[in-house]
Amino acid sequence: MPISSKHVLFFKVLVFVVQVSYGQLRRVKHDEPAAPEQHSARHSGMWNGSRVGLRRACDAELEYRLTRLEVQVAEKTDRLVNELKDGNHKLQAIELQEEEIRNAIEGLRSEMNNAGGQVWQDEQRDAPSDKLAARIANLEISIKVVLAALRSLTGDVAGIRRNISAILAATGALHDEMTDLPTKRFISQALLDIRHGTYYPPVSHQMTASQQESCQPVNPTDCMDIRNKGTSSSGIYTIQPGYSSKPFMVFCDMEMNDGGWTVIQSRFNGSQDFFLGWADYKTGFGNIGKEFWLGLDHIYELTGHLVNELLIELEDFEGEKRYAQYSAFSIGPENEGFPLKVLGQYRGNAGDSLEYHAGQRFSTKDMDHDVWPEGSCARAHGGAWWYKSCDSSNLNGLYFTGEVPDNFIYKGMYWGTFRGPEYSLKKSRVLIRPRKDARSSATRERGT
Ligand SMILES: *[C@@H]1O[C@H](CO)[C@@H](O)[C@H](O)[C@H]1NC(C)=O
Ligand SMILES: *[C@@H]1O[C@H](CO)[C@@H](O)[C@H](O)[C@H]1NC(C)=O
Ligand SMILES: *[C@@H]1O[C@H](CO)[C@@H](O)[C@H](O)[C@H]1NC(C)=O
Ligand SMILES: [Ca+2]
Repeated sequence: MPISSKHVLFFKVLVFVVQVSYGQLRRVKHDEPAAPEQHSARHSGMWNGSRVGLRRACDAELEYRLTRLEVQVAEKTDRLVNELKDGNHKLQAIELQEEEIRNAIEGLRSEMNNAGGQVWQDEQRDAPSDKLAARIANLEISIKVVLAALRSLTGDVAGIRRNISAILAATGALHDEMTDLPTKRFISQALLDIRHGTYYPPVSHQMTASQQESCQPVNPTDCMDIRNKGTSSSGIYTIQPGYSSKPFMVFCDMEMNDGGWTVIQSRFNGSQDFFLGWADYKTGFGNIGKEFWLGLDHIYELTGHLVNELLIELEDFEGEKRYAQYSAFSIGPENEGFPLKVLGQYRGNAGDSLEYHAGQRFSTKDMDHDVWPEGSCARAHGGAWWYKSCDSSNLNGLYFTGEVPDNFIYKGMYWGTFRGPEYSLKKSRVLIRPRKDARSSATRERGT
């Protein structure tokens, strides 16, 4: 237990003072000129103070010692009280010290009772020394005052401690409530949305099934949701997946393959730099209407709890279009490295150049999650992908126009089974939409 060394020192001093004072009192008694009766008295354990002159000398000495003791106790009491009032000492130390003080005082009191008793005996036998007795009583009172002060101080300390925990509990609750308050930015965005007629109140995750029914409509959860509500034109929409804390904008493709696709990556002319770091790939970058990456956080919000289909559209500089479609696609959260968790059955005409990456974590030039121990695939291949060691596709790679120079093989925006790693494609789009069977099971899951 940590104890304030200052206080321990003080107690040692106090105990020492007490011991020395009484030791000296005793020595005064015992160092009388060595008369035979004195010795016998010492052996019998009693002090024969019948010789008045000797006793007077002794009284003077006792008085002097008492004065010193009184001064010391007063000084130390003031200091103790001040230090305790500072309140910058460990509570446990104070409590322990109160115990120590009490013991020291008990010892002092019993010694005093002995001395006092002898003085009283003396006084009954001889000239009474009321003054001395009164001072011993006073000393006892001042010690009682120290004790009382200590008790009230430790009482205060306990009260302060209770108040501190009450305050902590209160601020904790306040903090919890604050996280539920909408931010200023969210409110201004909502006001803008209302003005533009696109506002949908956010979904609360804590809502019960019945609340959910009565609070419809809310933000659409994805492009498929928008399509199912009757919108059939491609464009930019605001969505909020069930597990997203706030709405965001996406590009919806409503024509391709029955529509309802949310575009998570789009490249067609190289105007947007894609050789970026983790923070950009996490939150997304680019222009939703042009070239962009939606962001791994949003992709996780869309696919982490609801299995999606994945569609990859590719085009080379000769205008040849190919696609690769996967029956299931889902990525994990950031603390797992946004892994390509689920990749379903392939079909299409571009060939399967993603299967190799299934299960891998996402890597960027500044975040190496690949399984190539000696190097960074993202840096070596100029992209950001679910690299293994390293890739059979690299759709976030560098933008070239077709055939790449020898030293840029694997570094372009390539798809291994379409034009190969030495050819950088013209266009790439990556799209997702919930599987037809996924939503009902997800709704059931959320309702429970
Ligand atoms: C104290 O001393 C006197 C002689 O000075 C002696 O007569 C007496 O018995 C002593 N008393 C005790 C209690 O020893
Ligand atoms: C603790 O707070 C109460 C009011 O909440 C106050 O009355 C009391 O004096 C406080 N105790 C201490 C030791 O500060
Ligand atoms: C790429 O396309 C966008 C949108 O059509 C256009 O604004 C931009 O100038 C183009 N950039 C290049 C480098 O061709
Ligand atoms: Ca590596």
